[in-house]
Amino acid sequence: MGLVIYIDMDYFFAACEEKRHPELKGRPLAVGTSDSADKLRGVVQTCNYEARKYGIRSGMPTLKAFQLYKDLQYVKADDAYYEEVSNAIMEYLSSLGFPLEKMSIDEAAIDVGDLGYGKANELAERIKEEIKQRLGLPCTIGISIGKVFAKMACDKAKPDGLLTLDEVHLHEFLKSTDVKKLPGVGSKSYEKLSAMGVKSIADIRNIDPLRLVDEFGSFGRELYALAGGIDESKVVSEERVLSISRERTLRGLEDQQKEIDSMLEVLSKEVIAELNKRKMEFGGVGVKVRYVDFSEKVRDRSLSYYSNSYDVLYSNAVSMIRELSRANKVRKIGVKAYRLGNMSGQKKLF
Ligand code: TTP
Ligand code: MG
Ligand code: MG
Repeated sequence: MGLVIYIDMDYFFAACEEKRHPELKGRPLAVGTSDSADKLRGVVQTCNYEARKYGIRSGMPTLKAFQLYKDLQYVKADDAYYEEVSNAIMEYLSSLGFPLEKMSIDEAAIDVGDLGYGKANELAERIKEEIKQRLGLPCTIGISIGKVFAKMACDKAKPDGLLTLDEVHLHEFLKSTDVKKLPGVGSKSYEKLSAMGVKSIADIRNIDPLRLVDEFGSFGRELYALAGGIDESKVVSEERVLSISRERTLRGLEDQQKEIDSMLEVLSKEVIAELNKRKMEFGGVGVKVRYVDFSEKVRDRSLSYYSNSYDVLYSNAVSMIRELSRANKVRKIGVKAYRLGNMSGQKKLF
């Protein structure tokens, strides 16, 4: 199953304001629904972490927030601006080339497939760094086997954190985390579960699953699965990740290696031309070889960076294809660029 990297921006609206008005930084700041002149009538939409130290929270009447901290700095929300920043974040994330699901204005999940925990962690560090560099904003990232656990890891690591819940840590996490932290468990279901003797998420496993379904319907089934460390929530991306490939049959010349190398040059140039036309870059290179007995082999390689360079495509493809074509007689070869990202988007936005 594919790993999920879950990104949520820290104190998003307030962080956007700190970015364009750095003088607001370092002291408690709230962003609310009403005009500054009339601020006490509205509610706090979010606040920076300095304000949270005083107990100020999203959804709280602004009046109450000022009672908690009288020198609170206040800004009225500017939705169009946050939308624009959000779009820039999403465009950067989708340029990584993995399936992406935007979960809200300030959060997204990406499915990194079988990248593995180590590489996913490195990628997450790079994402944090890039978002900070390009946009001047902090975020927190959670990594796990599904969206629910990845989001919970993200919540736990806030602010400016990174937490991976792999199989080993997940077990401990489920035993030590209050069931009310599970997304979807509101105050009503929390009361019900408490009455059944459930404290931690793992405790749900002590209840008969039939009873859970009786009490909670299909959510009961999900609760039981999650409590057992099974998270089947998948990233649903809006657009499928494309790859661009070209293949061609060899003429069967005397010197096979030479023919393969020169055909690979042609194919790589065609792929690059197609990428350029679409203003895209790639983060992975694949090759395919069909032998004279019609059996096939493929190889692919994820790069640690994105590129639109012919040399990068060709050099990776040639090394993989040499390995595949050494022993057997080859009939056809193919080359593919995958994990595509949108270049114009990045250039335009940052
Ligand atoms: P959140 O991600 O829930 O909160 P946050 O980014 O402000 O803080 P953090 O993630 O570090 O805990 O929400 C994203 C934005 O959505 C938030 O900046 C403002 C807006 N929002 C509201 O307008 N009303 C609300 O009740 C909440 C929770 C958020
Ligand atoms: Mg947030
Ligand atoms: Mg959020």
